[in-house]
Amino acid sequence: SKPLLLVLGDQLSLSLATFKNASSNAVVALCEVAEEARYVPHHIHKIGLFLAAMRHFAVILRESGFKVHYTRLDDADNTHSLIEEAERIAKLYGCDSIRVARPGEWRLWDQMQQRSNNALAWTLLEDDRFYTTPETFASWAKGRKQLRLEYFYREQRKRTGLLMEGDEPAGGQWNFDHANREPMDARRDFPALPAHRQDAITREALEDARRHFGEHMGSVESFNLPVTRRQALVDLKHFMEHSLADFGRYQDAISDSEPFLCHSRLSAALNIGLLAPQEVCEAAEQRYYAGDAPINAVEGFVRQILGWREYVRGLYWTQMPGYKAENRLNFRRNLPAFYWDANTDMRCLKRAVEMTIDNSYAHHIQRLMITGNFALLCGIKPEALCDWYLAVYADACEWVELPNTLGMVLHADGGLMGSKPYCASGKYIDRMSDHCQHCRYSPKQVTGPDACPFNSLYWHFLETHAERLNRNPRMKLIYGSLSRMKDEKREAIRQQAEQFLAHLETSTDYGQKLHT
Ligand code: FAD
Ligand code: DLZ
Ligand code: SF4
Repeated sequence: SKPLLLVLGDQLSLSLATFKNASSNAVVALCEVAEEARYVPHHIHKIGLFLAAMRHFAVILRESGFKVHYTRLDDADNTHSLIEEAERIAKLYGCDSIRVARPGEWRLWDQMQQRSNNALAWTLLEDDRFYTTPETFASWAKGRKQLRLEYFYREQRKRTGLLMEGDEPAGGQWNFDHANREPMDARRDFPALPAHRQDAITREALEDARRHFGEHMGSVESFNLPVTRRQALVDLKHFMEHSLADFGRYQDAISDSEPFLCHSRLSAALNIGLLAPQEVCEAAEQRYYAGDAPINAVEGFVRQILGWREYVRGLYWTQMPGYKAENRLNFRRNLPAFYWDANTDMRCLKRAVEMTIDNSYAHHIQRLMITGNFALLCGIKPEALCDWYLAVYADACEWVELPNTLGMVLHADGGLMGSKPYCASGKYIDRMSDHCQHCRYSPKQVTGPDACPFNSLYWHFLETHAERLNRNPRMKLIYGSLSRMKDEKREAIRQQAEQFLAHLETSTDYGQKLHT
């Protein structure tokens, strides 16, 4: 028998299950296809990243002795679909089966499962580059009424021994979040990311991305993502040496000028396979034991990868395909048009979208509490918001994007991802950021022409969804304040919010603006 080893754009690791015990006559296929770049209009950096990283990985595979068939975007016989390319190439080389590790999206998983009945056998392997397989997660989840990150994460710590001292968590506590809520300190300098050199392969890949998908968000001029394992290791070392120690302190801060703060910007490299989560967590743990970084920073960082990253993946694979259709708060509004061009006078949103356009990156609190929170308060429909997050971030793959957007941001899954919605007013943004001093609105006003729109939208959201949310014990305090509010004040806030929403310019598709 002669297998075709199909390697997807986010499977660029030599440790991939697909390569294990591969027979010497196997052919590896990597395929650049337009369908994957267009099913949502991905940011130009994201497309450039996939093309450059895939091309570099093909070189590594050839150097390691594999026979590689590489389909380029410009190849005349390219079918531009991953499934069809795999079958075409298999036929070309006389292969009788196709082996592939679990893809990062249900869409492809489902198509591959269906193809498995074909004459050409598809074999789907587990992707074991994570701490947890979907099967392990499912057995943890079985019989539990609530799937809380905190309990999952403690199990992960015990299972791996990361930051464990015997049976006890290092530092005596599982969670140091109380020490991780420092607001933005505008005077502080933050470390710049390493500037990656672009070799001929990277430059050509970026040029191809621009030539084919030039109308997509962003410009290749500002591209600085790691595209090889070597570059990803440079970023890892840089983060460990310059940012990890302050990661906790500034984890929740938002800056008007600094896109990265003390975040690692390792997500894209992790998600496409240039780094393994184990080596990243272990490097952080070592810094703690060497006395180079405090426990609140290291534990906070490890929780993101060992906890959240694994938890959302487990949720995705155990809840799909039904998860994607969830919309428990019944949201109907299209995406605000400024999510594509940053054309808004709300400073925090303008900066979050501008940074997204510049870098195909925004840090977690920008995604959750600025663009996410605004979408939640306005009631943006899940499919529109999910498509946006999937398109604009270089690290976006559906297994991680969907639970974060549909679950954490939009609370559309009935509380599986979070016990309460992450809704907040302008007061919160003012406390955590230095945006408001640059804004034409005032975070202290709720009604009137200068009032921050987040404020009235916040109360409007709580009022609209009171029936579903007011019995939630974690929302009791805030619904108490709402019920004590005088009727005329409530009415004025309602009108302010409704007027804002009536004038919000939305879009049904990239670049196509509408008035709702
Ligand atoms: P750091 O702050 O340095 O964190 C370290 C690592 O922890 C990240 O690289 C990432 O691998 C992991 N991590 C942190 N938070 C999460 C989380 N909530 N879920 C899963 N992993 C996490 N992350 C993606 O990788 N891809 C996505 O498509 C994605 N979409 C998101 C959409 C929304 C609406 C929200 C609120 C969050 C999303 N996240 C996504 C999670 C998180 O925002 C990013 O992982 C993080 O901002 C990446 O930047 P970083 O590498 O500097 O992270
Ligand atoms: C995002 C993306 C892009 C832009 N291009 C390709 C591609 O040409 N070939 C490929 O194999 N994958 C690409 N991807 C990633 C896929 O859309 C998809 O997310 C993963 O392959 C799922 O594992
Ligand atoms: Fe954002 Fe409101 Fe502050 Fe303006 S005033 S930056 S809209 S929170």
